[in-house]
Amino acid sequence: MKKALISGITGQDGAYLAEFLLQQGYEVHGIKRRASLFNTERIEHLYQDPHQQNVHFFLHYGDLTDSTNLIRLVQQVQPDEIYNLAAQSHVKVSFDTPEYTANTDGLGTLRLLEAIRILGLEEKTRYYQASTSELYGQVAEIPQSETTPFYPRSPYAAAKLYAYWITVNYRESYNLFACNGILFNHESPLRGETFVTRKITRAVARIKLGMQEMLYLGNLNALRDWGYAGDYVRAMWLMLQQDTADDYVVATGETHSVREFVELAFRTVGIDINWSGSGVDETGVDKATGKTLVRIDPRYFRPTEVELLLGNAEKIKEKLGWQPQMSFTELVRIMVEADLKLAEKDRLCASQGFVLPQYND
Ligand code: NDP
Ligand code: GDR
Repeated sequence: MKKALISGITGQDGAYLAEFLLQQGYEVHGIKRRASLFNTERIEHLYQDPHQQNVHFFLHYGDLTDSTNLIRLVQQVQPDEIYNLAAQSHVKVSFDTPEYTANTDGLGTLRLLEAIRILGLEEKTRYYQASTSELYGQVAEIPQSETTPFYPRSPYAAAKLYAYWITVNYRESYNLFACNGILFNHESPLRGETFVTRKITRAVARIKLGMQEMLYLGNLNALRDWGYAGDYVRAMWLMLQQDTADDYVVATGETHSVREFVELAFRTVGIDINWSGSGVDETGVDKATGKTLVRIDPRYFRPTEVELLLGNAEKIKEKLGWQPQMSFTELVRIMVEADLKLAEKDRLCASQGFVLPQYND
């Protein structure tokens, strides 16, 4: 039985990857940060009581800022594969916490690679690095492929640039089987609530059920290549099953604006949006009722923005046979439907006197 160690197992991708690897017959070990709440909501369905027999899923306390902890965990687990998904992954937040982001996303990568090397596991342990389309930043060409130059536009992307190159360097210096997956945005019902897609689908559901008045957004013109997280974790695994280590772009090859995402999400619940005004005064209005449902809040603008991302995933299609399965429309639909269910649950709880989450950023 192969063993995988996943950092960031409590995040969106960690949850999908853990489920996928368990289905492939792996023993899965996840690194979980200590938090004042359980923080395991996304992986509850995978949890196995460690006191039982035949357990294939294990959680260990750890943090990418703590080398001694990482060395001990890698030594204890002796993984065949490490998937480094842990990161302060919010681009806007990285402008507020640049040093922490650099420490976790940049140096954290180095710490895991060093753990493999210090323990002499170069021959045994394969390594996946969660690299990102944010590396392209101010794009030099359209679409972006493995050969497109990088130009990071945030502390997050600058930290991930270091992580990308240190992964390449450890492959070249120590013959480590280490791959960068340059993943374009991927979403799902498990997406964090403050990323734009989930923020939109959650608001659409709550507006539809009369639990929220307004959706406040930043840059509606940003264009993203949005795929489905469930498809993308399969690509991560495929990279580590090859004869040689390499770096791959993972993308759908389609790009859509935030504005389009908003329109489609509202249409899914039967609301047609009309746009009026421009710049910070642009609003999204319900065509049927004339009610304003979307406004701009400049608080969500970034000091430097990534305006357009569109991936060219020909290499992974050709070499590894990977293709995305879920369409953009289907992705928006499953996210809205999941958020409608959650909103209904919240409404029921509210009717029984429970306090509802108000935080909405
Ligand atoms: P999430 O933000 O959903 O999950 C991040 C995970 O990292 C969480 O489990 C989080 O723990 C953990 N984490 C954060 N800081 C630390 C730390 N210091 N030590 C240990 N664990 C930590 O991200 P996604 O699942 O969306 O993304 C996975 C990875 O892929 C990230 O590295 C991200 O930067 C990268 N990426 C994501 C893309 C996307 O579109 N989703 C695209 C390209 C790259 P906790 O739950 O406790 O917060
Ligand atoms: P991104 O994702 O920055 O691409 O990083 P996000 O969903 O945060 O932003 C996408 C685009 O939408 C614009 N936007 C808003 N974004 C947020 N979060 N909130 C808003 O209210 C809002 N309004 C407009 C943004 O300006 C941006 O242009 C994600 C993360 O998962 C990274 O970890 C990952 O590396 C990249 O995708 C690929």
